[in-house]
This record gives sequence, C-alpha cells and structure tokens, in this order.
Amino acid sequence: MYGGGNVFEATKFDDLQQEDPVLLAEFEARIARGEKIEPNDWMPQLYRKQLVRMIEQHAHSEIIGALPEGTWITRAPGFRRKLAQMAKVQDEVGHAQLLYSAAETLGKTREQMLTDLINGKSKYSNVFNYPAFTWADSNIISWLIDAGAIVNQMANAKGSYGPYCRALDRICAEEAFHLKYGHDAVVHMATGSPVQRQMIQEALNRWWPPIMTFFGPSDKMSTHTETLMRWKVKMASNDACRQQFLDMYVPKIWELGLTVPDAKLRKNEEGVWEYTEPDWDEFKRVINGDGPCNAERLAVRRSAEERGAWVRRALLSPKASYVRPLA
Ligand code: FAQ
Repeated sequence: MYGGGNVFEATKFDDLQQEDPVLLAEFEARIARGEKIEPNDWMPQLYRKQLVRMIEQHAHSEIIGALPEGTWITRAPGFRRKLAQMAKVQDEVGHAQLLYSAAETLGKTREQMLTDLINGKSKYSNVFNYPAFTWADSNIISWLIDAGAIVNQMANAKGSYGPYCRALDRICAEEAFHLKYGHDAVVHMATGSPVQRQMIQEALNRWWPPIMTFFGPSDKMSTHTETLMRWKVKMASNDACRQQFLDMYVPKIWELGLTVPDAKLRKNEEGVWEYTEPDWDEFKRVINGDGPCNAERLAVRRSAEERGAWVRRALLSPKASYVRPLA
C-alpha cells in the first residue's frame, strides 16, 4: 500500500538512502522546528513503521494491562475500592481504543493489530506477564506501573506525531488519577495492620524486578532508541526514564517505611541512581512469550476476540445501518 509491498514488514525503505532526499530533508526540518507530523503528511516509511510498532505495542499493553488488575475487581476490599478499581480498568481499555485509533491513522488495521497480538507476533509490556497474587500486588501496579507509564508518556506526548501525542495527552490526564488512587491504596496498606504492611512489602518485592525493566533495555542494548529520538517519537531514552522514575518514587517508597529489594540501590555523588543490573535474559524471555502469564493473558484475549466476533459481524452487516422510516 505505501510505496508498494507491506510497509510493516522489512522493506528496502528501512534504508533511508532509498527515500527522496529532498522530502526527507524537509521532513527532518519540520521535526527540528517542533512541528507535528499529521497522517496525510509525507513521512519516511521507516518513521511510519516505527510509529506503528511502538503505538501498537503500547495499545496492546493497555488491554493486556487491564487483566491483572481486572481480576481484583470482584475481590476488592469494599465498595468504594471496587468502584475505583472498575473505573481504572475501564480507563485502561479506553486508552487502548485511543492508541489503536492513532496507529490506524498510519495504515494498519485494528483487526491486523489484534490478530498479531493473539498470534504472539506483536509485543506488549513485560510487566503484565506477571501475576497479581494479592490485592497488594494490584495496588503496586496501580501506583508504580502507572507512575512509570506517566514518566514515559509525559515525555513522548511532546513528540512529533500529532495523533499519538494527542492520545498521550488524554491518557496522561487519566493516568494522573490512577496514580493518586494507587498511591492512596498503597499508603492505606503501608500504614495499616502488620499483616497489611507485610502484604504490601511482599508485593513490592515481587514487582520491583519487572518494574526496573519496564522502561526497556539499557540504552546501550536498545535497538530503536537512536532512530526514534532522531525523529522525536521518543523524547527520553530508556535509561533517562528509569532514572527519572527512581528519582521521583524511591524517596516516596522509603517515606512509607517500605524497603526497595535492591541492596545496591543508592544515588551517587553525581546524582545518578546506581542499582543491581536487571536480569535482561529473563526480560528477553518474557517479552518473547515465555513469562509466567503470557499464555494465560493471550488466551483471555483470544477468547474475548472469539466471543465478540458475532457482535462485530452484526455491526458490520448492511442490515445494522437500516433505520426504520417514521410511520
Ligand atoms: N516490554 O529498542 P528498544 C501502561 C522491546 S502502558 C516489552 O528499547 P523502544 C499503562 C521493544 O518493543 C505500558 N517489550 O525499544 C498501564 C523492542 O522489541 P521489537 C507500555 C519491550 O521501542 C498501567 C525491543 O524490546 N508503554 O503500563 C519493553 O525504543 C497499569 C528493544 O527495545 C508503552 O508502550 C517492555 N517493557 O523502547 C496499563 C509506551 N521494552 O519491537 C494497565 C510507548 C522494550 O524490536 C495498568 N513505548 N521492549 O521486537 C515506548 O516508549 C517504547 O516502545 C519502550 C521501548 C520504552 C517501551
């Protein structure tokens, strides 16, 4: 479709030498001036492909990310927590809608994106392949995963692709509520009974390693950062986001009297956080389909697709648009 062939597979246009040099220079000048690129504007194929990859993975992360917290809706302690948990999960699914729409503006259909998710071709965030064993795990997700997501998304909302940035602005506004909800829930547990304190500490211990890898591989291992930052799709590197997260949230964790399960964690004289190198082999296994919950998460999505198929068929049927004339 775009320049022949399927732009989302590897093409000769991955090599920028194949692009029209005048158009490419104009495009890069627009980005340098801080202009937004819109769907009908000229863009290099590699920019389109990278955006689809990243936005699609982000969208998948939102619908899969709704699952670990979603399982706690029925077991939330009390009516108010249940309502808030339900609203948060609903918001996450709404974020996926915004992001799939943004990715669709680049030419890949939602059906194809969902098929690629279910078939294990597309990635989604590593963290959602871990189980939420207790209510406290769900609280750690609501606080610290949302915090990490905000660090990354606030930066990228200032990026170059209009539809993605506008979606991120809306998403960040809602994530800010999630963060407060998550923080409130964690404070409640951390200042509660000894059993509650122990539960939240154990949940933090379980979630810390996946959270440290949430921002992606270290900059020296990252494959896409250079291209994405050149075109202002990504506005901060993986390590910069990780450092910002540590700066903002480690003091808040310590304030609650909780311990971060990393004996090496400290801020050095240069103001840089030092920490134990995450287990990147585990990270690679998890993002490539071999984590504790990958099979379960995809099975839930597959079942949702199958059970919803008749609704989509009915909506797309010509009879669905039939409006009965007034008598
Ligand atoms: N998990 O070269 P890089 C949320 C992959 S939203 C899985 O560094 P890049 C809301 C990467 O895709 C959470 N895979 O890649 C919520 C690439 O694979 P590929 C999601 C990962 O793109 C909260 C390979 O590794 N946020 O949580 C991860 O420059 C609570 C090489 O890596 C976004 O998606 C990972 N953590 O940087 C919902 C934000 N990290 O495609 C429910 C947008 C890396 O070559 C409850 N995305 N990979 O096969 C981004 O900012 C970037 O894509 C990064 C990765 C930072 C995730």
